Amino acid sequence: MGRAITYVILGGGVAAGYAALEFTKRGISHGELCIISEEPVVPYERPALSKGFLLPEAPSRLPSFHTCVGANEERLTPKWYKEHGIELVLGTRVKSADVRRKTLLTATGETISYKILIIATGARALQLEEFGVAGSDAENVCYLRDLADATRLVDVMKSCTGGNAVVIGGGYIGMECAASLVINKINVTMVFPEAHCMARLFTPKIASYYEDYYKSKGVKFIKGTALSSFDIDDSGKVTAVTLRDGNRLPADMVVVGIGIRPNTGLFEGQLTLEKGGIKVNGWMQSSNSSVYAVGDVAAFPVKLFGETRRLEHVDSARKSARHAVTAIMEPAKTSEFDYLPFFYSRVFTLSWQFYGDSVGEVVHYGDFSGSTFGAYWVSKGQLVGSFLEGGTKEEYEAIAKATKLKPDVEDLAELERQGLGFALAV
Ligand code: FAD
Ligand code: NAD
Ligand code: ISD
Repeated sequence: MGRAITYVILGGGVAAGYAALEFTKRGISHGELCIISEEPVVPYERPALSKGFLLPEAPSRLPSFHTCVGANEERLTPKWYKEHGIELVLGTRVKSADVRRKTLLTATGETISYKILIIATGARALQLEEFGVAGSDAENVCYLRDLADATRLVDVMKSCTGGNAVVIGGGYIGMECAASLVINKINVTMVFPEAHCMARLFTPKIASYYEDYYKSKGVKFIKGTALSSFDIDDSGKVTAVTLRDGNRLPADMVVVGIGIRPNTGLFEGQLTLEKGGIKVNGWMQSSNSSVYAVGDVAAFPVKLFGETRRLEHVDSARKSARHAVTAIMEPAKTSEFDYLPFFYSRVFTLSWQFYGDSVGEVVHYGDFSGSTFGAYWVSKGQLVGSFLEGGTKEEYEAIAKATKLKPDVEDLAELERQGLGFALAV
C-alpha cells in the first residue's frame, strides 16, 4: 500500500498549520500536499491548552483555536484543508523514515513517498521515569503536551475541586498550570529543584515578583528539591508525594512539567543533529537537501546571535514553518532566516513578553511593586535581551525593535535610569 505526494509535512502541530497556510498562499495544486499526524485533529494553537482550555468558565474548545488564529490569520478547519485539496492522514504515527529513498512508513502499514519532506514533529514531555521516579501512569498524574492530555487534565481537575494539587516543575507548564489550578479552586504546592521559578529566563528579582503574586493567590513553593516517590492507593491513584528533602505532601492530583525532548528519533543516523534537534541552515534545510525541519525539532542559525539554537516557542514554530515553505516554493527570492527570538506567557491577570537572548549583565527597570516593570540584558556592550511585564502593544513593539537593533549600551546606570524610555527612544 502506498502513495506518492510532492510535499509532505510530518507532524500536525503548530508549525504544520502555518506551513499549510503558506503553501496555499504560494500556490499549490490539489493533492500536492499531505500532513501526517499522530493527533486525530487538524493543527491547533497548542498554547491555548495551558490557558483558555483550562478555564472553569467558558473554556476554549476546538474548533475555536485551530491554527492560524494565534497570529490573527485564517482559522484552518477540516473544511479548509478539504477545500484546498490538502490530504490529511490523522491519528497516524509515522514509525520509520528513509531519507535516501524519500519514504515514510506509517503505523498502519502505508508507505508515503515525497519529493520534499518538512519535519514538524515537535517534542514530547519528559517523563518522571527518566529521572528514576515511577508513577506517571497513575490515574491522577497529569502531563500536558497535546489535546488528549489537556482533556484528561480538565477531567482530573473537575474531580479535585477544593483538594490539593502538587505541581512538579517550575518552568512554563508548572507556572501556567499552577495558575489554572488556582482558578479552578484547587490548592497548589509547586516543587522544583532550582532556587526560583522560570530559572531558564527569569532573574531572581523577576522571579520573586511572580512568586509573591502566586503566594498572594495561596500557592506554596518548595524550592531546591525534587520528587522522590509517590504513595499510590489500591485504586491506582496518587495520595501523597514524598520529596528528596523528606517533605511528604498529601495530593489529590499531580501535574508534571519537567521539560521536553524533541522528536528526532526517526531521523537519528540519517540527518545531522545539533542541540538535541535536527540541524538546518538559514533556509530550514537539513543535511539532506530534500528534507526541511521546523518548529521545536529544528536547530537553526539565529543570525542575531551568530549561533545555532533550538527554540521551544510558538512564534518560532510559526515563523520557521512559513520560512521553510517560502524557501521551498521561491528559493531564488528567499534570504536567510533572520529571526528575533520571542517568548511570552499569560497567567492570572499578568502578561509578559521577552525578546532576544538572556545573557550578559542585567539591568532592571520600572516599578516592581506595581504592575509594569522589566529588564534588559547587555552583552559585550550591546543590548541583547528585553523583558517587559504589563506593557502596552506599543511598548512591546518598542522593546522588540530595540532588541533587534542591538544598540550600544555604554552606561548601565543610565540604561537603568531611562528604563522603558530607552527602548521607546531607539
Ligand atoms: P507541536 O506543536 O508539538 O506539533 C508536533 C506534532 O507532530 C504533533 O501533532 C505530534 O503528534 C506530531 N508527531 C510527532 N511525531 C510524530 C510521528 N512520528 N508521526 C506522526 N505525527 C507525529 N509557546 C509559546 O511561545 N507561548 C506559549 O504560551 C506556549 N504555551 C504552550 C502551552 C503548552 C501546553 C505547550 C505544550 C506548549 C506551549 N508553547 C508555548 C510551546 C509551543 O506550543 C511549541 O513551541 C509549538 O507547539 C511547537 O510547534 P511544532 O509544530 O514544532 O510542534
Ligand atoms: P521548562 O523547560 O520550561 O521547565 C522545566 C522545569 O522542570 C524546570 O524549570 C525545572 O523546574 C523542572 N525540572 C527539571 N527536572 C526536574 C526534576 N527532575 N524534578 C522536578 N522538576 C524538574 O519545561 P516545561 O515547563 O515542562 O514546558 C514544556 C515545553 O512547553 C517547553 O518547551 C516550553 O517552552 C513549552 N511551553 C511554553 C509556554 C510558553 O512559552 N508560555 C507555556 C507552556 C509550555
Ligand atoms: O498564541 C496563542 C495563545 O497564547 C493562545 O492562547 O495562540 C492561542 C490562541 O490565541 C487561542 O485562540
